[in-house]
Amino acid sequence: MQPFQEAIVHKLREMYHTDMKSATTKQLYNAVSQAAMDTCRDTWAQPVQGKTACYLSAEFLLGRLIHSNLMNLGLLKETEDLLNSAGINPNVFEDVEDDALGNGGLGRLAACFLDSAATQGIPLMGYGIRYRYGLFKQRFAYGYQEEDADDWLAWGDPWSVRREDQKVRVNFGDQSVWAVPYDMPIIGYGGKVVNTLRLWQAEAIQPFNFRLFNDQKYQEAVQQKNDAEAISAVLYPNDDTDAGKRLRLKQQYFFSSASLQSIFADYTAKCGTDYSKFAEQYAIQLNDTHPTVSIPELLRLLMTQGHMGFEPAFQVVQKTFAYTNHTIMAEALEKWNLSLFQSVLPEVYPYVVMIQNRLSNELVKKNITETGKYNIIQDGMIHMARMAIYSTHSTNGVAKIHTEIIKHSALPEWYALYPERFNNKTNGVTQRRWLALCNRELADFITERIGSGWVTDFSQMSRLKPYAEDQSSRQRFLEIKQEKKNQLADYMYRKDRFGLNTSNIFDIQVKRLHEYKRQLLNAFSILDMYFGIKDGRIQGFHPTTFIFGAKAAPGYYRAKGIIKFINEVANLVNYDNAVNRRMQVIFASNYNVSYAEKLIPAADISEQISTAGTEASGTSNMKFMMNGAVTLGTYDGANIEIVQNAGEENNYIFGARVEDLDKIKDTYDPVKLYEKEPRIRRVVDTLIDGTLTDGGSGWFAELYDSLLKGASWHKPDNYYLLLDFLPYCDARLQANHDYADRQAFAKKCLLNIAAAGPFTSDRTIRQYADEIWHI
Ligand code: BZD
Repeated sequence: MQPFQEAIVHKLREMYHTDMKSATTKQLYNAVSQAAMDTCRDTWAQPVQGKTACYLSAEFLLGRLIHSNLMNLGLLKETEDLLNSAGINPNVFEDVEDDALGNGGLGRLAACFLDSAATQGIPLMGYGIRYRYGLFKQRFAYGYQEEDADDWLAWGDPWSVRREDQKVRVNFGDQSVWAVPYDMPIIGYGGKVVNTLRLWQAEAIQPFNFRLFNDQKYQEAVQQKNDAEAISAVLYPNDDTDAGKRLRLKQQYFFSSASLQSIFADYTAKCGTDYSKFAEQYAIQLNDTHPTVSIPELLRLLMTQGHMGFEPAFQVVQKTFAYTNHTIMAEALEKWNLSLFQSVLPEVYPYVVMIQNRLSNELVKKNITETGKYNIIQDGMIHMARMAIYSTHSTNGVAKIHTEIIKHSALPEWYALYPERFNNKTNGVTQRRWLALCNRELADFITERIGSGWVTDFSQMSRLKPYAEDQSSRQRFLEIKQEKKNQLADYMYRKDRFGLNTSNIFDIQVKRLHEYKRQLLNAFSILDMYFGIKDGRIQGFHPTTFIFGAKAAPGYYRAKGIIKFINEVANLVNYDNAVNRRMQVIFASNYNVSYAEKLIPAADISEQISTAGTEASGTSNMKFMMNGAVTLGTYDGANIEIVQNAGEENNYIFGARVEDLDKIKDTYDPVKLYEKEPRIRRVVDTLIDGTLTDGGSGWFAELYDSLLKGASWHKPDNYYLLLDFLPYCDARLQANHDYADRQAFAKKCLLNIAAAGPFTSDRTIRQYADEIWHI
């Protein structure tokens, strides 16, 4: 036995008095994880030399850690051999729940960045919240989304270390709590660098009041404990809409204050009490505006504990912080009600006022009299994005088009004032999780042809390009794609009791459910194909399986209506014997990181169909690309950079562009399109003509109205579904037609894989380190 294998056996005996043969999955999981933790403890304890970057994020969507950590430590094979020799299926850990401390792209991006930084030896520390419950688990009942709590701790938490000694106190207007850090090792590939993700848990200062208990006031005796724990109890399930809740502001200040206090103490221990050089030791990146209250918090620490004056303290703050914007949608930009902010954070508010005053002085100096769109404090609200832009030295968007939109249409007044602050950092994803681990077959294929250097140097992927011309490589690629479809079919049967037809094209749209992402357009187009096949209008259709995966925010009823609609379309199609040998439609339940790891490698077609100008970047588009799917998408977000690099001829781009929409936005009339085009009318009418039923909820009629009548807060068909409908259907049928030439299609796929080099988060994080943090 190898030493690591012996360590696992030893852990089982020590922790559970058991052995390989009798251990439960949970015992095995904890023993293997603990044994792996032991192997990296010494490396982890090494102090960081030089400047450290701190990534503050309300979300870290890590996904299951056991396989990625074992892979990065080079212990995956040994572990699997041990399991095999004990007669245990090496897939046992697939039953371990995937942690879900994030909503979607923003949280997953943070996780990719941690992996990439550790792999490249960049000292990057993550700071966030240790939510007791992550994003809800999704079930379908009669096609409706139902939510259950995500009790991720039920499996134990072997990858965290509680650091009681490092706890700090966080004060609110009405409450004071402990923030207790749980540290997780972030193991770089090769195991030579181990960074830290520090997640804070809220706990009561006085968890139990003995006097109240004696007075038989049992509820009151544990009131403080309950109130404290509420702060880190649950992840807010809203993405891209601002909920503006008191508890949410508490969460934001809770982890911001705890992180800043901790960083401040580290600086003091390292450099003493001269805080003027703080920004030489720490760079702090704000992942969206959620941690922006860190800005007045650092100001407060520098001025009260560091005894600095306002202006020098502000200079330090500005040099230290940088801000990343992830959305331009107005409803997502965070604003806090002034009196709410004052009552929750009375000790912080004065520093916000000082920042506002400095801004006011600067605007006067620059002769700007129209201050309404600049003011941080305006009309009884505190505007967090304004505070973030004004108080930092860098504001970045997450794809080229997104950064251009920020500069020229979302925040042009700020760009005019500080053009040098604005910069682009196109997103990326880690090829370790999203290729090496989730598609080992394709990873081997690549390594056999270009060596294994791509695992840490993704620019080498371009060396695959010649193999797109090689018939036997294309054949092998097709075999691998087939194998991944078969694996997905097994998985989906286990999870959703649905039988995939694995000889079909797999056409997949997975991402959060949002109107702007246009899952409804996808569903309409499926209905159009369904009618077209039945009517004989569509001939020679290659059988296709259409797969969806998406969670809707629990209070976002329109999104929930779209889920119900897609499930009804699925029923219509799947039970119709006249078409169900040519089409299948399935909505995967509880889409999460682990499901993504099965779905993405099996895809032929990657659906990226957001309205031009709405998706900041997208990141699943990159994951699909590196797994050899072609993009069927709009000119939006990182799709643009993807097809520029991989060739438009190897992808399917359709629909209105930002410039087109700018021209028509005041005159666009979806009712005209509806009246003119029978195919549009037919699919839209399924919402109201009884073809499909919403079970009396009224949700389908509401969707119908949203397209043709609008609502008080938006115009009809706000996201131009009807405008892009026919071009989308055409592009889809073109891809379907092209697929028939399997060799030619495989060539497109291989050229996409070979062009994926720039879309690694290794490149992205290197750019943050070089151009923003100067590390
Ligand atoms: O961030 C997403 C964008 O929509 C994507 O286009 C982009 O690729 C990724 C990464 O940059 N935004 C989110 O995922 N946003 C959230 O999840 C979120 C969460 C809470 C509050 C607001 C937004």
